[in-house]
Amino acid sequence: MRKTVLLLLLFSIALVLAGCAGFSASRENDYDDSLVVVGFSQVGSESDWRLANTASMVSALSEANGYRLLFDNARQKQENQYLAIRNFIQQDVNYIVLAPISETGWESVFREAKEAGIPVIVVDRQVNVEDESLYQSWVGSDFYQEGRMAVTWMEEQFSEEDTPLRILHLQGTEGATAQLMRSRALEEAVSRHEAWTIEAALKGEFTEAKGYEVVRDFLKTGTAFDVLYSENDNMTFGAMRALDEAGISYGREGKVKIISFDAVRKALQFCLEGKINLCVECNPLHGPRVDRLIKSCEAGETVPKSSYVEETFFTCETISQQVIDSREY
Ligand code: GYE
Repeated sequence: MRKTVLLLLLFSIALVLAGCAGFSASRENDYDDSLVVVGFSQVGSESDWRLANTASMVSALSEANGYRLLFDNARQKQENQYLAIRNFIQQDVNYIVLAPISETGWESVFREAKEAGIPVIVVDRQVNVEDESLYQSWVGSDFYQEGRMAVTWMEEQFSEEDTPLRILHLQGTEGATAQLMRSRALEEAVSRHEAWTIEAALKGEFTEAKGYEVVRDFLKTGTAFDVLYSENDNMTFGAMRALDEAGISYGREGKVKIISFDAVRKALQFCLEGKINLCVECNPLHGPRVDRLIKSCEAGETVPKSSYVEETFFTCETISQQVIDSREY
């Protein structure tokens, strides 16, 4: 008896030492044993960035690459993500991958996953949980750094300290890291420059339709502004339509300078045409990164708690068709 207990104890210690592999010790589910079963809860399909992200995940977590992927689209509702995660737990998947809508509210479901022995990998936006052992690893963008690239560009363009600069701030989904950090970089810059003001902060939920709607309504107030700081490309496209309808010029030769985040192909094309002044890159190609994390876990290696991806920016002065053609999204 004692011997059995000792053996069990040694086995558990071995599992803990094996890092995340401990979580994935062979499970009893109905799936082909040779495939790693992954439940992926995606935010939605709100933007071109998101579609590129989904495509990257689906192609990396393919059967040919050793996976069985259960995909759930939460349609921008956190409750749907709770449902999806609980569903994955019930189906006894090997890994749960979550692209969280907002940072907060994950403690309970993560604990349920942990109790079921299923490691959670977080991609894209971050989660804010007190107990960090509730998830294995996070990989995504440094959204604050992205915001800093945008404000540095503004500081270079509008370097006359006392010339007023009126900014229209178009914000993404509230509470999403991409919104919080891009907003923080702008708000900090505005508080550093006395002549800079935010005329309004509009909530565009990262979608083209909402971006159009809130900017169209704002333009009816007749408030003038010099810069549109738009936290993603699709909201920018909506805003451009509203500006067109109101007869307000924008871009390189226009009245309003436009800063947009993501740098998806369509935005870069607008940048080349001089309609968007600055595109800050946000890389959606997380599929291969998640694949590597899972493979490391499977090999019993310890994975980094967080990893940032490298990003850059493009201006309408420096972008070229060649650059656009060389990009994957
Ligand atoms: O910028 C936006 C998408 O979280 C980085 O979400 C992502 C953001 C991205 O809807 O287009």
